[in-house]
Amino acid sequence: MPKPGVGFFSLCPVLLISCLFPAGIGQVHPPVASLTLEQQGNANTVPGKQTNAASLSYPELVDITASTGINFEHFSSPEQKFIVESMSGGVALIDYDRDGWPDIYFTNAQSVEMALHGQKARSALYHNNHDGTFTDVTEKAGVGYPCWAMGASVGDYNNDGWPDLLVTCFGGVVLYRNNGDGTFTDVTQEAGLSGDHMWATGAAFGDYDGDGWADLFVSHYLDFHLDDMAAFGSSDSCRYMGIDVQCGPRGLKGSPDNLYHNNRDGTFTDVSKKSGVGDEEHRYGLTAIWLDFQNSGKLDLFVTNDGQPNYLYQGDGRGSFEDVSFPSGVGLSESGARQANMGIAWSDYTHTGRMSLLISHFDNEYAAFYRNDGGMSFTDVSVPSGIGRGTRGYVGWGDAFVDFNNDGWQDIFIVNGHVYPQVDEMGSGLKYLEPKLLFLNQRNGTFKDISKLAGAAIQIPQVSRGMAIGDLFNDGKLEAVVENLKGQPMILRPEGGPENHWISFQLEGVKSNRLALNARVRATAGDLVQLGEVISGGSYLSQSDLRIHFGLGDHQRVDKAEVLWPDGKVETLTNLIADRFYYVREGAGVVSSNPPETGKAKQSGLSRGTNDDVSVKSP
Ligand SMILES: [Ca+2]
Ligand SMILES: [Ca+2]
Ligand SMILES: [Ca+2]
Ligand SMILES: [Ca+2]
Repeated sequence: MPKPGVGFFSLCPVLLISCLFPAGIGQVHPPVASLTLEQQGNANTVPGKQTNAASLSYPELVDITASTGINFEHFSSPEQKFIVESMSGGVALIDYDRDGWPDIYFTNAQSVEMALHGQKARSALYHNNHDGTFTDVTEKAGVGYPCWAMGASVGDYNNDGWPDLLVTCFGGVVLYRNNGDGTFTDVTQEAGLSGDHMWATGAAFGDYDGDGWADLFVSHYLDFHLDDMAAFGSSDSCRYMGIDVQCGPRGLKGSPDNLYHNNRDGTFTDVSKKSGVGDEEHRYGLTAIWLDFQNSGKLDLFVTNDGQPNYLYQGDGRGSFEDVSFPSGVGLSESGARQANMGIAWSDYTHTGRMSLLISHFDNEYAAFYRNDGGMSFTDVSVPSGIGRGTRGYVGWGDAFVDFNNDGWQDIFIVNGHVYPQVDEMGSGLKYLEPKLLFLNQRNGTFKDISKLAGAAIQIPQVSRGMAIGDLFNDGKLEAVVENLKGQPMILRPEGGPENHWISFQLEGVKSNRLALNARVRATAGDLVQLGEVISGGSYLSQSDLRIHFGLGDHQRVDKAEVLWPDGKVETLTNLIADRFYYVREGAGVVSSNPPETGKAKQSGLSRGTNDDVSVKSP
């Protein structure tokens, strides 16, 4: 708990200002005082690793949804009588028109009642207008009614440079080819993906065999059919703490997963069986990501399973995978429990050069935090990291490591919301609507719960599901786009806080897959060494900005940025001035570098360096 007068109570003036003047881009903002967190002289802090007072201030996360012009609304039935009504709501950031500004796609899902009456739910694509507002371009784009939509992820399946959109559905997947003119074409059938007809949830593109073309993994949840649904409260698996609730997933049949190899001609071949990632156990799959967990140059695949052990498949780089979930330590909790694994966040949060995993969970559990110790071995650090205590009692979904304060250390953001509206009547303290959680990276492997110290917006209870992180306004500050199951999304923007430096990289593969999925950047600024990776999918059924963003603290330049291309080649860029966007093409180094748009930079008070020299070394 924050000390009275130091933590929560010092927020009052800030909150008051926020209430009186809802802030947003393109409006005149009242000055927002930065929030000074209490000094960290607690038992968790390693002596000599104390951070200075300046870096302890944190921005307020302000709800700017109203000022963006986004008026999307996700359908939800009031009683949530069936599990198929509870799981939708992924959000994808996709710069579909390649103007350098992230656009936003929200998935939508009808209720069972609506479906039985032939009614559909409209998903929506919003174009980023570069001025803090967005325009609904769904009709022109032709992406409004893909299916009973769950989540979405981004990949460039035909390697033409235009990012394509994959929507997962209750009933398969829909692949939208980006035509490059603001329109999309549903190519599911011609791509050979229409045989996927089960309840698809997670989807992730990744070039597992290194041929330069992104392959596609799709996880599936339940073997569930509208004409054969177990009735609300009808058995033991449809009761929660003594009250009647929707049935499942416990007690229901699961559905296998699929891996599709990209044939480089616009089609895919189902290789689920021979690859070893087909989920013969039929677990309740949710989110998936591709990532090289042992830095071996070969892609591995991680899949969360709801109420069942996760899958970690170690890849051999040629298309065979070995399930190493149990020996690696990420299948179960430390105590051997099967947990309700949902969203996936990844980060080199300790700056050791290894990507660790954080998985969101159900209310009677806590978020599982698996530290990557190298050699495909992970340690469950949920409790010692401080995350366990802070996440118990919430049902977590979208999660991400994100450096909202640009100090070079990634913090943790988790969005929550219960599954059963009925918990409100239980009097147990559980609520259907839940606040969001924010944890500050204390730079020593532990995190501090600052959920109540970053403004009023994230304390507003909602029923959240998907969440994506990106620099929506190209000013070096990372926003969070939260999709709620019930009602409107919430877009959160950091305001105030320290004026730290940052740098952003957009990578383009030439020999590697064009979107540079799973390429990495290792950025060195003085003694600050960070690792970022381009990832398709993740969080909860969502897609974050494909650009790699690093906060730099007070470093005004990056001394060395090593671009680690998927084929193992390393391209080294030196002496990069901070507070800029670098576009890097494989083999060609930096092809452009841009400061934030002038007006925006001025408005947000970003300081910019003056030295322009950039030297590029290619291998
Ligand atoms: Ca755009
Ligand atoms: Ca494409
Ligand atoms: Ca491939
Ligand atoms: Ca940070």
